[in-house]
Amino acid sequence: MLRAFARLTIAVGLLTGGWAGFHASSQASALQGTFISVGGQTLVPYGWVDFCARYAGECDGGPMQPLDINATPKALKLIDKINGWVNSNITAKSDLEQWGSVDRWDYPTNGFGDCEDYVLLKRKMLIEEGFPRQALLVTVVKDEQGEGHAVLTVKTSKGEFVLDNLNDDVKRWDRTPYRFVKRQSQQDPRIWVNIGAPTSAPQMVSR
Ligand SMILES: [Ca+2]
Repeated sequence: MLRAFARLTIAVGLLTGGWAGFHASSQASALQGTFISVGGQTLVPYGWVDFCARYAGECDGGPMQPLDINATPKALKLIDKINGWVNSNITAKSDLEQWGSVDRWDYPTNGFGDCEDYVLLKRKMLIEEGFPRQALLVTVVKDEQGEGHAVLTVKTSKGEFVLDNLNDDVKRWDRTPYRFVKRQSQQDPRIWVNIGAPTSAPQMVSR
Protein backbone atom coordinates (compact mmCIF):
# COMPACT_ATOMS: atom_id res chain seq x y z
CA MET A 1 0.00 0.00 0.00
CA LEU A 2 2.76 2.42 0.92
CA ARG A 3 4.41 1.70 -2.38
CA ALA A 4 1.18 2.49 -4.15
CA PHE A 5 0.96 5.87 -2.44
CA ALA A 6 4.57 6.62 -3.13
CA ARG A 7 3.88 5.96 -6.78
CA LEU A 8 0.87 8.25 -6.72
CA THR A 9 2.78 11.00 -4.96
CA ILE A 10 5.66 10.77 -7.39
CA ALA A 11 3.24 10.85 -10.29
CA VAL A 12 1.63 14.00 -9.01
CA GLY A 13 5.03 15.52 -8.45
CA LEU A 14 5.81 14.90 -12.08
CA LEU A 15 2.77 16.78 -13.23
CA THR A 16 4.39 20.14 -13.58
CA GLY A 17 3.30 22.89 -15.88
CA GLY A 18 0.72 22.67 -18.57
CA TRP A 19 -2.18 22.71 -16.18
CA ALA A 20 -4.87 25.18 -16.82
CA GLY A 21 -5.35 24.71 -13.15
CA PHE A 22 -8.61 25.53 -11.35
CA HIS A 23 -8.73 26.27 -13.96
CA ALA A 24 -6.72 28.21 -11.55
CA SER A 25 -5.83 31.12 -13.66
CA SER A 26 -9.15 31.45 -15.47
CA GLN A 27 -11.24 31.24 -12.34
CA ALA A 28 -8.93 32.97 -9.93
CA SER A 29 -10.55 36.35 -10.27
CA ALA A 30 -14.03 34.83 -10.06
CA LEU A 31 -13.00 32.82 -7.07
CA GLN A 32 -15.24 34.43 -4.56
CA GLY A 33 -17.23 31.53 -3.31
CA THR A 34 -19.56 31.20 -0.40
CA PHE A 35 -19.38 29.25 2.80
CA ILE A 36 -21.49 26.32 3.86
CA SER A 37 -23.67 26.82 6.90
CA VAL A 38 -23.23 23.79 9.11
CA GLY A 39 -25.53 22.68 11.88
CA GLY A 40 -25.21 20.45 14.88
CA GLN A 41 -23.54 17.13 15.40
CA THR A 42 -25.09 14.20 13.59
CA LEU A 43 -24.68 10.49 13.02
CA VAL A 44 -21.33 9.47 11.59
CA PRO A 45 -21.66 7.43 8.37
CA TYR A 46 -20.97 3.77 9.01
CA GLY A 47 -18.42 3.73 6.20
CA TRP A 48 -16.34 6.37 8.00
CA VAL A 49 -16.57 4.53 11.34
CA ASP A 50 -15.41 1.35 9.65
CA PHE A 51 -12.63 3.21 7.80
CA CYS A 52 -11.42 4.74 11.08
CA ALA A 53 -11.35 1.33 12.73
CA ARG A 54 -8.96 0.15 10.03
CA TYR A 55 -6.98 3.41 9.66
CA ALA A 56 -7.08 4.90 13.13
CA GLY A 57 -4.16 7.23 12.47
CA GLU A 58 -6.09 8.86 9.65
CA CYS A 59 -8.93 9.82 11.96
CA ASP A 60 -7.18 10.77 15.19
CA GLY A 61 -6.03 14.22 16.17
CA GLY A 62 -9.15 15.97 17.39
CA PRO A 63 -10.15 18.28 18.79
CA MET A 64 -8.34 20.80 16.59
CA GLN A 65 -8.57 24.48 15.82
CA PRO A 66 -10.48 25.02 12.57
CA LEU A 67 -8.19 26.05 9.72
CA ASP A 68 -8.98 27.07 6.15
CA ILE A 69 -6.69 26.87 3.15
CA ASN A 70 -5.22 30.16 2.02
CA ALA A 71 -6.53 30.34 -1.55
CA THR A 72 -3.35 31.36 -3.30
CA PRO A 73 -3.07 30.60 -7.04
CA LYS A 74 -0.37 28.03 -6.21
CA ALA A 75 -2.59 26.25 -3.68
CA LEU A 76 -5.57 26.23 -6.01
CA LYS A 77 -3.51 24.90 -8.85
CA LEU A 78 -2.23 22.03 -6.72
CA ILE A 79 -5.74 21.18 -5.53
CA ASP A 80 -6.94 21.15 -9.11
CA LYS A 81 -4.01 19.01 -10.15
CA ILE A 82 -4.62 16.36 -7.51
CA ASN A 83 -8.34 16.30 -8.25
CA GLY A 84 -7.70 15.76 -11.93
CA TRP A 85 -4.98 13.23 -11.37
CA VAL A 86 -7.05 11.03 -9.07
CA ASN A 87 -10.08 11.25 -11.36
CA SER A 88 -7.93 10.20 -14.31
CA ASN A 89 -5.99 7.46 -12.62
CA ILE A 90 -8.63 5.70 -10.56
CA THR A 91 -11.24 3.63 -12.36
CA ALA A 92 -14.77 3.57 -11.05
CA LYS A 93 -15.82 0.23 -9.59
CA SER A 94 -18.68 -0.39 -7.23
CA ASP A 95 -18.04 -1.66 -3.74
CA LEU A 96 -20.34 -4.57 -4.40
CA GLU A 97 -18.22 -5.59 -7.35
CA GLN A 98 -14.91 -5.02 -5.59
CA TRP A 99 -15.63 -6.01 -2.01
CA GLY A 100 -18.94 -7.86 -2.15
CA SER A 101 -20.21 -5.15 0.20
CA VAL A 102 -22.64 -2.34 -0.65
CA ASP A 103 -20.57 0.43 0.92
CA ARG A 104 -16.93 0.08 1.95
CA TRP A 105 -14.79 3.19 2.39
CA ASP A 106 -11.16 2.50 1.57
CA TYR A 107 -8.18 3.81 -0.36
CA PRO A 108 -8.27 2.75 -4.02
CA THR A 109 -4.80 1.24 -3.79
CA ASN A 110 -5.45 -1.22 -6.61
CA GLY A 111 -6.62 1.58 -8.90
CA PHE A 112 -10.34 0.94 -8.43
CA GLY A 113 -12.92 2.52 -6.21
CA ASP A 114 -16.14 4.46 -5.94
CA CYS A 115 -16.95 8.02 -4.91
CA GLU A 116 -15.78 8.01 -1.28
CA ASP A 117 -12.61 6.14 -2.20
CA TYR A 118 -11.64 8.93 -4.61
CA VAL A 119 -12.42 11.37 -1.79
CA LEU A 120 -10.23 9.52 0.71
CA LEU A 121 -7.28 9.43 -1.68
CA LYS A 122 -7.60 13.12 -2.59
CA ARG A 123 -7.81 14.00 1.09
CA LYS A 124 -4.72 11.94 1.89
CA MET A 125 -2.69 13.37 -0.98
CA LEU A 126 -3.66 16.95 -0.11
CA ILE A 127 -2.72 16.39 3.54
CA GLU A 128 0.62 15.00 2.38
CA GLU A 129 1.12 18.20 0.39
CA GLY A 130 0.78 20.15 3.63
CA PHE A 131 -2.82 21.30 3.47
CA PRO A 132 -4.61 21.29 6.85
CA ARG A 133 -6.90 18.32 7.34
CA GLN A 134 -9.38 20.66 9.03
CA ALA A 135 -10.03 22.18 5.59
CA LEU A 136 -10.48 18.84 3.78
CA LEU A 137 -13.86 17.52 4.72
CA VAL A 138 -15.41 14.28 3.59
CA THR A 139 -18.98 15.22 2.68
CA VAL A 140 -22.16 13.24 2.01
CA VAL A 141 -24.61 14.69 -0.51
CA LYS A 142 -27.63 13.55 -2.44
CA ASP A 143 -27.37 13.68 -6.19
CA GLU A 144 -29.99 14.77 -8.69
CA GLN A 145 -31.77 11.44 -8.26
CA GLY A 146 -31.65 11.62 -4.48
CA GLU A 147 -28.99 8.92 -4.32
CA GLY A 148 -26.16 9.09 -1.80
CA HIS A 149 -22.86 10.42 -3.09
CA ALA A 150 -19.60 11.51 -1.46
CA VAL A 151 -17.43 14.49 -2.38
CA LEU A 152 -14.49 16.27 -0.74
CA THR A 153 -15.24 19.79 0.42
CA VAL A 154 -12.20 22.07 0.41
CA LYS A 155 -12.67 25.04 2.70
CA THR A 156 -10.57 28.00 1.60
CA SER A 157 -10.25 31.64 2.42
CA LYS A 158 -12.29 32.32 -0.72
CA GLY A 159 -15.15 29.96 -0.05
CA GLU A 160 -15.80 26.26 -0.22
CA PHE A 161 -15.19 24.08 -3.23
CA VAL A 162 -16.00 20.51 -4.14
CA LEU A 163 -13.77 17.78 -5.48
CA ASP A 164 -15.92 15.21 -7.22
CA ASN A 165 -15.08 12.04 -9.11
CA LEU A 166 -17.97 12.79 -11.46
CA ASN A 167 -16.60 16.17 -12.49
CA ASP A 168 -13.03 17.17 -13.26
CA ASP A 169 -13.71 20.83 -12.58
CA VAL A 170 -13.26 22.03 -9.02
CA LYS A 171 -16.60 23.69 -8.43
CA ARG A 172 -18.07 26.07 -5.93
CA TRP A 173 -20.18 23.98 -3.60
CA ASP A 174 -23.28 26.07 -4.39
CA ARG A 175 -22.86 25.50 -8.12
CA THR A 176 -23.15 21.74 -7.92
CA PRO A 177 -26.49 20.01 -8.44
CA TYR A 178 -26.28 18.36 -5.03
CA ARG A 179 -28.23 18.56 -1.81
CA PHE A 180 -25.60 18.73 0.93
CA VAL A 181 -26.41 16.45 3.86
CA LYS A 182 -23.48 16.26 6.28
CA ARG A 183 -19.74 16.37 6.56
CA GLN A 184 -16.83 16.04 8.93
CA SER A 185 -16.43 18.68 11.58
CA GLN A 186 -13.45 20.97 11.14
CA GLN A 187 -12.65 20.49 14.80
CA ASP A 188 -12.58 16.70 14.90
CA PRO A 189 -12.40 14.25 11.99
CA ARG A 190 -14.42 11.70 13.95
CA ILE A 191 -17.34 14.09 14.41
CA TRP A 192 -19.87 14.86 11.65
CA VAL A 193 -22.21 17.83 11.38
CA ASN A 194 -25.44 18.49 9.50
CA ILE A 195 -25.53 20.85 6.54
CA GLY A 196 -28.54 23.04 5.96
CA ALA A 197 -32.02 21.93 6.87
CA PRO A 198 -32.17 18.44 8.31
CA THR A 199 -32.83 15.71 5.76
CA SER A 200 -32.72 11.96 5.94
CA ALA A 201 -29.23 10.65 5.30
CA PRO A 202 -28.77 8.23 2.43
CA GLN A 203 -28.29 4.62 3.42
CA MET A 204 -25.10 4.44 1.40
CA VAL A 205 -22.96 6.46 -0.98
CA SER A 206 -21.95 5.16 -4.36
CA ARG A 207 -20.97 6.17 -7.90
CA1 LIG B 1 -15.83 2.34 -1.68
